[in-house]
Amino acid sequence: MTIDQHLNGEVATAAASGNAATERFATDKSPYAAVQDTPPERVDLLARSVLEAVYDTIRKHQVTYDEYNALKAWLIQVGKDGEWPLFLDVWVEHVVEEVATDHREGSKGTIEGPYYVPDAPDQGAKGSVPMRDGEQGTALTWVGTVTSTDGTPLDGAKIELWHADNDGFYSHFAPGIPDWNLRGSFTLGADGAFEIHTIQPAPYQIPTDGACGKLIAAAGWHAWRPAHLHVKVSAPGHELLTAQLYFPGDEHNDDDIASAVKPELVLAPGPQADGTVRVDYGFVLDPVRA
Ligand code: MBD
Ligand code: FE
Repeated sequence: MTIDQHLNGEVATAAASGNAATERFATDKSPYAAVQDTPPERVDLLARSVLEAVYDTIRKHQVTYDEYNALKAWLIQVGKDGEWPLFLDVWVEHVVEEVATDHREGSKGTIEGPYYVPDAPDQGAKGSVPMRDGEQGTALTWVGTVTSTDGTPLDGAKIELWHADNDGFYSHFAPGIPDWNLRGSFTLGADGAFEIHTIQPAPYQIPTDGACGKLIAAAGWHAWRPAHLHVKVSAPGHELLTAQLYFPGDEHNDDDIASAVKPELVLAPGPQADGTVRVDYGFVLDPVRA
């Protein structure tokens, strides 16, 4: 199946997925409330610190007017393409995540990225994410448990799973894919156990035809992320865990454009006699600190 057929003839553009991600962010995160909640002393400190780093770069590397204008034009294009969520999540979020989760004793997490949508259809503790008839990709069965750091299974824990399809496209952000395709929530019982059925996603290239793609091409970088499953794992009284799981042997596990791979997040799947893949991987959540 070609990508065009897959998208029902519609073309996936950077600007369309970028603008959809921008809208999603404004809907889910109340970003303007966060702006108002940041005290002026903190804004002053952080804004000055970032600007100092920019001045240092200009002086150190003798930045020219041509280079300054190229930057200005590029920043304008990032906005036009709606690619601020993509740019920030690919090149900045990993350090924010590192600082935010440094104190944790439970499972490692990583960045959320731009394509989460809350309230995916709930499948109980055991089930399949919604998918199309004949969804392409190797069938994946994923079992595990969610516990607290003391080993107690977490009754009422929730796993939200979302990932790209076999062509690297996410529902809600690429055209021609049914809403909620390859997105599901799983609510666990007293044993904290789950069994999830989905397909193994493909390696993923961030959109190359927008402003982020221009930066990548101009700098001689590549646009790839390794194949990954996104999750948010939550439970009453515990810190929300946002993570991604990767597959062993993916050539981009060592050079993810988003710097979001950690060795603890690489699955150890076992191929089954029937050609499907099965993996056992659970989560340990940190209790909310007193
Ligand atoms: C993705 O699918 C993703 O996970 C990240 C972090 C950035 C761009 C696309
Ligand atoms: Fe992703």
